[in-house]
Amino acid sequence: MDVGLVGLPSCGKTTLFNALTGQQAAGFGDKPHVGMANIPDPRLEKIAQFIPPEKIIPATIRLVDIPGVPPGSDAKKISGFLEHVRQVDTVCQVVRCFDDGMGIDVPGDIDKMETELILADLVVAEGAQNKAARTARTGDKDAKERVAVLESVSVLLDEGTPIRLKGDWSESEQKILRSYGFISAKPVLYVANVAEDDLDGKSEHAAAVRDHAQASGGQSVSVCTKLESELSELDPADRLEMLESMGLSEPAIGPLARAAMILLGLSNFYTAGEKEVRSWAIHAGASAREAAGAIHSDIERGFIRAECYGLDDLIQYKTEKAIRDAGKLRSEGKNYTMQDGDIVHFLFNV
Ligand SMILES: Nc1nc2c(ncn2[C@@H]2O[C@H](COP(=O)(O)OP(=O)(O)OP(=O)(O)O)[C@@H](O)[C@H]2O)c(=O)[nH]1
Ligand SMILES: [Mg+2]
Repeated sequence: MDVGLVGLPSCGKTTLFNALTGQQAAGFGDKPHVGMANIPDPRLEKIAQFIPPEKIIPATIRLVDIPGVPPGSDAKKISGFLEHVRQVDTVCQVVRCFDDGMGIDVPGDIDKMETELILADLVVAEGAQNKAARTARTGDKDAKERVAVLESVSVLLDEGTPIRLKGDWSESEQKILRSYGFISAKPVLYVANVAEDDLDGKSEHAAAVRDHAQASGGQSVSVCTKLESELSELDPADRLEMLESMGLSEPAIGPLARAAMILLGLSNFYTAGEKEVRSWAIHAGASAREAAGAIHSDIERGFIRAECYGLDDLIQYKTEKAIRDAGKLRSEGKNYTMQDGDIVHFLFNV
């Protein structure tokens, strides 16, 4: 799962990036930062209590921190900066809800950012349209479909409407949109970067971010990135203590990752053994065979069956052997729809 951080200059993207990845990237400069963040998952610890592994491996998010471009920069330049966002699955828009002397303007900031993304998409759409039109004139059927998609995209963008707000793209149209990396077509997670005295996001500014997210089909979370980056520099015991003293139950990566998973329609399954207990993210509704493919294409190709059980079974019976003896180990075929939280052994043959 790839998440691109965007937002106006100095809204706190790099501060958030550092907090989530544990890196210490410089807040300025014009190069994007790339880093991985572990998705905390209490189920992993629970599984490991019963099946003690050498390693616990959480699922990860890949974060790309894109430097903000001052509004009014020319579209080509913005487009260059945003080239990196074209490759991510989800856009995370950081919105400044703390006051550092410049005042706070949530609707204005969101609108400015959105306009930049729309302009960047427009540049891509216009370039692509000419090219696709030339190919379409040779009778190429795919190019004809691309031209049609690009035409409706241009109409939306000209009106200032993000592509994602037109909800009824067909599967093949969505594929075309992805192939061009249209940023305004991607789902958006809004992060209200709140002040230190508004950790639970009670302010009107945080509420304005939530309302906007809701109205535009996105997700939102409130994070005080400054505090989070301080937290991330502490060792785990001190971190817990500081979290508690602030009245927070977990670091921001928890709610942030959950919101991103909802946006992308992802769920988790687990593999557990002496070597490692590991969490995997797949599309909700994925088949057992597809889940196998998330681990390795060989396991997908040689799929025989999946032996599954749930965390509840493990808590009740304590060992996999006891689960099997109690007849609770399910043997599932390749078309089985994976359930969130399944613990799985794949049997395969290559
Ligand atoms: N008071 C306060 N300051 C913050 C907060 N979050 C970030 N800042 C400060 O805002 C400044 C800019 O933060 P950055 O994280 O570098 O901003 P950015 O979005 O990466 O900016 P660009 O890379 O220039 O686009 C830094 O001095 C941060 O310390 C916050 O929650 N409260
Ligand atoms: Mg930055």
